[in-house]
Amino acid sequence: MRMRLSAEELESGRLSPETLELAVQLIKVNGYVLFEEVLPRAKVEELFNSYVSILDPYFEQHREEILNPGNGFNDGTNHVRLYLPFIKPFCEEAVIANPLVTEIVDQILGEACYMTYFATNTSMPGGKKKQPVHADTSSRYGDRYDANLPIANLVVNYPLVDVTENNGPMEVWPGGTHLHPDSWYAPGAFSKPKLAEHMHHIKMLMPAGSILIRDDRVWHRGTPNHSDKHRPNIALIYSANAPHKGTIQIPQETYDELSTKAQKLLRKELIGYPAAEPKH
Ligand SMILES: O=C(O)CCC(=O)C(=O)O
Repeated sequence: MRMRLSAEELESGRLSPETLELAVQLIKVNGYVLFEEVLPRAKVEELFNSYVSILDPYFEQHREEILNPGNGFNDGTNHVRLYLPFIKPFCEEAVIANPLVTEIVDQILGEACYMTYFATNTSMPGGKKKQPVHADTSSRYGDRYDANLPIANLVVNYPLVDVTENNGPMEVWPGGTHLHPDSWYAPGAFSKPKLAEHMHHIKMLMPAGSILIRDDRVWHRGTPNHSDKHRPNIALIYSANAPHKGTIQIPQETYDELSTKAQKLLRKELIGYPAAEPKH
């Protein structure tokens, strides 16, 4: 279920052909692959501290809206989704265009793919409830298409702390929940939470700096954090080439400094705009 990359792969920042093939096959058949402890600790701490310095004041300012009981999905969970501003250290190549990730993404989604989402999910201390079990996608053709479709989106998570039993690990239903007919991801599909209670699931325990790459259809849910420290996951989405209207604001100078690969991934985003303020 978990993979540790070899010292050589970590050193070179490239996957061996065998690891690449295994990872691609695991995502196809099991819905995800987890590489343990890839980013250096010092980098993860820098990301964590920079993130908390954004999250804490943001949360104070928007506490009412975020904790509003009408905010159904996250009600009582103390989970917050925060879109990140396109600034360092978040927009560094090791995060947005890490070759250990992009080689896999390119194989599955094709080299013309995009990065379409730049955010975080945080289980904040004090949550009381689990999220409903869900997929991160909707159906493409509603209830009119009764076969499984190829993978269109890969979510990439970087946990910024060690994720343990105690601090709100994501729970995942692996093995087949991404392989249903397209209609199963439509609003009228049979209740995922109802079925999920009777199905095998796992807690995604992982050391800080791991990389989790998952088909966005895999069922999962956030759980409450019983520790006194935030449990953030950076969450990026890579999407196959299809009509796409960019939303990520990237200053021109920042874009110009990116690698050719990162520029290609972000070519449809809002280039030449100031980095956006964080937003939930
Ligand atoms: O990071 C997590 O625990 C998952 C959160 C989640 O699935 C969501 O907010 O949609």
